[in-house]
Amino acid sequence: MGLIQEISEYLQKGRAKNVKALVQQALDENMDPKEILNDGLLAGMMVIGTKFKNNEVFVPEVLVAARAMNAGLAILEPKLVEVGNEPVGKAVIGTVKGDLHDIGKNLVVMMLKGAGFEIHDLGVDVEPAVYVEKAEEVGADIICMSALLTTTMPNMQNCIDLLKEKNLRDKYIVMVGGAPVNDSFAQQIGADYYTPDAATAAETAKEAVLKKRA
Ligand code: B1M
Repeated sequence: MGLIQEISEYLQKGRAKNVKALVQQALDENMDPKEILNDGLLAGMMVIGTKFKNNEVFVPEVLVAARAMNAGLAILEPKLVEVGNEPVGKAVIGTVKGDLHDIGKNLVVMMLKGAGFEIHDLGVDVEPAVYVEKAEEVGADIICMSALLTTTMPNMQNCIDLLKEKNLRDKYIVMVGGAPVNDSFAQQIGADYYTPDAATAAETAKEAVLKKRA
């Protein structure tokens, strides 16, 4: 079995220590960090996601797999993040209220850091008002919201409504993402951008901030 395949297999078994060691080994062998991420970590999580959907595994198994994923990501982060000299802008980011999924959000954080953003990561289960307060406090350029549950997506709208209520809507770029989110939902709630993955999120955020300042 190849190293990348082993990473995927150990992730599926939730063996965080093994995943950590194998990701380090893959980096030491000069493997491409993006290949380790996509074909090892994300491929393993995809298998778990499908099994979860089909009731072949349950929350505890998914949870330990997610921990193993985050352990692997922590080793990969310095390689994925190559920060430029000038901060491009300030981003406030979090997973919306009621939602505890943070793997995708953490990937977006990494890519934004790599694009040169100063990051204010609010974590998970973030109240709409907390995004707004943090954005005001740090003078953010962009508010980034992630949701993985269809039931928590309306909290993205609640945050945008709050910005409108406080006459702050035009002050911030708002980007939304996460597996159940799409472009038409983003338009419907009045977000500026929907992006489907972390790399596109970082690219789009950078372009949007530069465009707004021009
Ligand atoms: Co949850 N879960 N989960 N879960 N979980 C899903 C999301 C689900 C689709 C599984 C399924 O049934 N097929 C389903 C949601 C169904 C729905 O809403 N329609 C589900 C459910 C039901 C639940 C619970 C309710 C289960 C229960 O308790 N009965 C519960 C809810 C808890 C809560 O949040 N309140 C729950 C719990 C959990 C765990 C805690 C066990 C764990 C999360 C651990 C963690 O995150 N630390 C977990 C996991 C891991 C998953 C799956 C298997 C994997 C999610 C993931 O991390 N994917 C997921 C099934 C699936 O998605 N196939 C599932 C990898 C990640 C890289 O992808 O987050 O999509 P993703 O991020 C992508 C893009 O979406 C994008 O970039 C990333 C890639 O580059 N992106 C953005 C993300 N955010 C963005 C923001 C942006 C731009 C792009 O701009 C701001």
